[in-house]
Amino acid sequence: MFSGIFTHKKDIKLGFYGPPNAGKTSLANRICKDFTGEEMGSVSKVPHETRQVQFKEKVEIKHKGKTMMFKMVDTPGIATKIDYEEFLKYKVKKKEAKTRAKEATQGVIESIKWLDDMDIVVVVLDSTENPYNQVNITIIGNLVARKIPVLIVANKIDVKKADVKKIESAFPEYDVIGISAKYGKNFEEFYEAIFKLSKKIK
Ligand SMILES: Nc1nc2c(ncn2[C@@H]2O[C@H](COP(=O)(O)OP(=O)(O)O)[C@@H](O)[C@H]2O)c(=O)[nH]1
Ligand SMILES: [Mg+2]
Repeated sequence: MFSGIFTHKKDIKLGFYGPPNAGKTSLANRICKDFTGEEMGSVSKVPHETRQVQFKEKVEIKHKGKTMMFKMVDTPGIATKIDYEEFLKYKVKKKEAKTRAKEATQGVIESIKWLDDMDIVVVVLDSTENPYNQVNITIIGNLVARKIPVLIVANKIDVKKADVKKIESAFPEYDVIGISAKYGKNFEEFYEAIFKLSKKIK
């Protein structure tokens, strides 16, 4: 009879993972903005903008009359090679670029460290890029090994050369949702998929 008072359902820990620049923060920001009015973190065309794990608690996502409470976790991009010289192309000064590379390397370690803590993970991929690479395969392989439910988001479908089908054929055993985090395209399907994913938590 006291259920409802004592049954505190824990927030679902929702991680955003993927390579740098895929749009993890843009996506997390849009969700946060939609449901809390606030954003999560800064977005940049310079890779490795997010170099520390960012959290947003009590994000209540409402979709089709249902609500679910999430703790959102935005993570630094995972990369196999981080070279400061790459940042120089974006007119970042040499000293800053070296610091950025060092922090980005630490960020990769942080991202992986937090993986075990996630209930569900959204892997954000840039649909204008080739999905067949070591980073994507390693991230998804790690999630499978840990039995963490995963949804693949093919982001940037607003760009002409976006190829969602290529991501689908690279990872045929997963749900893939094409979205544009920047322009808010296909978010109804995205929220639907998140609710469905949450049911798979063991
Ligand atoms: N065209 C387009 N650009 C996007 C989209 N989502 C993110 N971006 C851009 O991609 C870059 C990296 O975004 P960010 O969210 O910082 O990526 P993160 O490193 O994965 O967190 C920024 O320049 C964003 O404006 C999208 O849906 N469409
Ligand atoms: Mg980011």
